[in-house]
Amino acid sequence: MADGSNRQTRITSSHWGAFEVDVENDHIVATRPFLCDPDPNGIPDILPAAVHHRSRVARPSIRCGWLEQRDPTGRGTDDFVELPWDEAFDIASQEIERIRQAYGNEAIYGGSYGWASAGRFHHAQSQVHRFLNCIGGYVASFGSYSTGCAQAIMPHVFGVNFLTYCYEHQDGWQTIHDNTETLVMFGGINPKNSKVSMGGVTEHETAGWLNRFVANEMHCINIGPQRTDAPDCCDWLPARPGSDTALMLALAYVLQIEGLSDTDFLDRYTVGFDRFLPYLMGYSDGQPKSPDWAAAICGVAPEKIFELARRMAKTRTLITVAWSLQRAEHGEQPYWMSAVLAAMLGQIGLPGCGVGYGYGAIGGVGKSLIGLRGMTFSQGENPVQAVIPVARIGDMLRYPGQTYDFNGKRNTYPDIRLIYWAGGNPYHHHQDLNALHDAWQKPDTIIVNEPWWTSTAKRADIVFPATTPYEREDIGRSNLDDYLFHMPQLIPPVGEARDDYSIFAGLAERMGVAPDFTEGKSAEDWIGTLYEEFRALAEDKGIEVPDLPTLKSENWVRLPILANGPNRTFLASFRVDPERSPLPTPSGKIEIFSDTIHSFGYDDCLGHPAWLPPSEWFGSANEKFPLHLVSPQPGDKLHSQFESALADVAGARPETLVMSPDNAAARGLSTGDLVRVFNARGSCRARLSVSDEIQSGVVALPTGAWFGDPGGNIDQDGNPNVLTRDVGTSRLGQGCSAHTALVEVSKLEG
Ligand SMILES: Nc1nc2c(c(=O)[nH]1)N[C@H]1C(S)=C(S)[C@@H](COP(=O)(O)OP(=O)(O)OC[C@H]3O[C@@H](n4cnc5c(=O)[nH]c(N)nc54)[C@H](O)[C@@H]3O)O[C@H]1N2
Ligand SMILES: Nc1nc2c(c(=O)[nH]1)N[C@H]1C(S)=C(S)[C@@H](COP(=O)(O)OP(=O)(O)OC[C@H]3O[C@@H](n4cnc5c(=O)[nH]c(N)nc54)[C@H](O)[C@@H]3O)O[C@H]1N2
Ligand SMILES: [Mo]
Repeated sequence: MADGSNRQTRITSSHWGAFEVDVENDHIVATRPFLCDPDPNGIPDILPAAVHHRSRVARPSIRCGWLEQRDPTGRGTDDFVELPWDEAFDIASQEIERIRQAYGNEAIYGGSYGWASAGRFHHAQSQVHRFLNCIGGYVASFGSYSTGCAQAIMPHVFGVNFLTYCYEHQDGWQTIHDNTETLVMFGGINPKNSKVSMGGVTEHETAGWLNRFVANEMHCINIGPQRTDAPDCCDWLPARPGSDTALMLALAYVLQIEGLSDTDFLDRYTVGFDRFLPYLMGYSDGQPKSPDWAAAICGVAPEKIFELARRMAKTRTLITVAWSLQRAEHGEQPYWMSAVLAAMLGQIGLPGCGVGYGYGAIGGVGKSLIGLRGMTFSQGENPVQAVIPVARIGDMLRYPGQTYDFNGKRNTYPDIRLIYWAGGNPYHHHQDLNALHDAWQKPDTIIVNEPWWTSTAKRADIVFPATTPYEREDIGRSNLDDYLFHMPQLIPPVGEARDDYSIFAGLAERMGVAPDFTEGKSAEDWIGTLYEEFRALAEDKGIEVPDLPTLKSENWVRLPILANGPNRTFLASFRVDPERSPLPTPSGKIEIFSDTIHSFGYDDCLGHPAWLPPSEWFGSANEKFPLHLVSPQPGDKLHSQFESALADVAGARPETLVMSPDNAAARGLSTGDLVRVFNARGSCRARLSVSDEIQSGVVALPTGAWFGDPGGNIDQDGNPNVLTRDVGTSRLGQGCSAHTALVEVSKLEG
């Protein structure tokens, strides 16, 4: 706390964990790791510079071309004028009302995807959704960029909600440690990604667990394009991106021809193997899915495939699949096929065995906790029925009135006139940003709440300056973490920033819905109400939570919710008695063939998993753009957050592109070179790093740079989404296909 000067130290929480913050003269001056974190990360190091950065939005701002003549075309190039809050509120509320009157609430897009900041009450998406519901609703979005495709396919296979499977039914690290002999990680398990977790992860333990696994003689194999996707202690089996389904099919083929497939398990617990087998063996299409066949696709030698299949059958094996595999065209297939492969091994439902998803993707997966939810600010009811798959926003703007398929339904894209975004940066997260820039000109009006002048804020018509968590009070807690934080207000709002709640309260007042939105409560009142509701829920489960004044004075507590054993409730009981504890699928069993999906008649997602080549990948033999681009999450930050301050660091931008030595030599490139990464959709700059830890033919450029100039100009800081393709994973999932893109790389002179 106080140290004699006016320096104060408090602890706060964030998506990347808890950390100490030093405040002096209303400024954040330093951050330090939280003492209970065994493996803290450096993400908060940039916070003092970022929070007080010149790129903060200081005052409500309106784009000149919109203010003067409602011209949508200057988005991204026009200047802004600053207005007092009252005037900006008047203009925004009148415009929202005009759109509602003229076109109805179906013309308002409020999907507002994005991670915003941690903190239970000031959750930007809950705030914007509640506000829009109070005025009659909005077009919402389904799923996430993280797991949209998996959320569509996996309920057909196991019957449960995919995220519930990831968070509640999979084994915890301890169970894996104690039981698993072979860990086969498609896409790795990367401690870099485990730095973050929605709402926060306090004890970062993924790297520690993997080291313990290997020390315990577990065989851990990372399968994928980058060695760095798992800690050094793990083995690496290089494989081409987008090809995992072929490799999994070949592993299944070996199990089948060598009599290693568990037919008793398949008979008792699955449905449809008999309809999948002709495809696997090639009776139905003339192509056996043999290791020789797969080797040409995935780049893994046939002997290695035989060896791995035998090992998987003879040891207690857990297959894990990174979320990245389904962020690609036909991303449904490796997800479904991994479940089929695990079913053929016959170990599903045994501790430390079977198949799991998203270990390492976020720090919370693998923590075994007694489920304890709560402290969610109610969004109310949305009277508007239209919902789009979240990653289809570009198509929605481009093709109003056009029909499209989605998971068995035929839907129509609404005609959007107004977009309201709070807590996300689509000009970081969406694919094919040059195309989005064109589609973005279509709506009459775009309103954004944002702390910083991000690439999205610059493309809005009305920008309201939002506070960061350090400028307001909140409660920090994640359902996947066992710590609870009071997040004190550390500094006054920067500039004239206001929290999202007060921004929406201001609009609600002008639109006559303040009583619905605020229920007469201040932010502080709401925090008290939500906290007491949470305490009561916890008490029902016998978990003691301190009262709010106590939490405020303690700053944080650890909740006694760590579970000792496995939490695989539903697959374990299904294994014990599949008749009494059926899965919530149509057959009650694991669906290797799905009559439901088959009935949709999709050629890009059949009734059983299959190898469907992506449109852009190694095998498409594209001479102009021969390199497969993967665009993983950035290790040093969360998506595009704090980007403006990070970009100030000398040499930090453009972003680093990783390339193999042979690919670099063929292009006369070496480490440190400034390069142009390009394809027909766009181009960006990058700084080259030549490394033998990436597979030949693949290049990796992390996400996170802000999108620069509109149009075809080269993106300066290296945003990979100028290169990625904006196409759904399939008619079933309609997820984002970020990892399906081909590029070429050349040296940038001067
Ligand atoms: N090529 C490629 N693209 C990808 C991916 C990929 O793998 N490859 N991954 C995708 C995935 S999985 C995701 S989740 C997305 C992530 O994309 P986003 O979640 O959109 O990225 P963020 O940078 O976290 O955006 C959050 C924004 O909220 C703002 N913010 C923070 N706090 C507040 C607040 O209190 N109020 C308001 N109003 N705003 C606030 C931040 O300043 C920031 O601009 O990217 C996707 N895009
Ligand atoms: N530090 C940090 N951590 C984060 C985030 C962040 O912004 N910063 N974002 C968080 C979010 S929102 C999410 S959704 C998760 C995402 O978690 P993931 O989806 O697991 O993470 P990615 O970094 O997109 O991809 C992991 C690796 O998959 C590999 N890969 C790509 N395509 C393929 C493929 O077809 N096959 C195989 N076998 N491997 C492939 C790439 O080499 C890549 O490095 O990460 C979270 N963690
Ligand atoms: Mo994500």
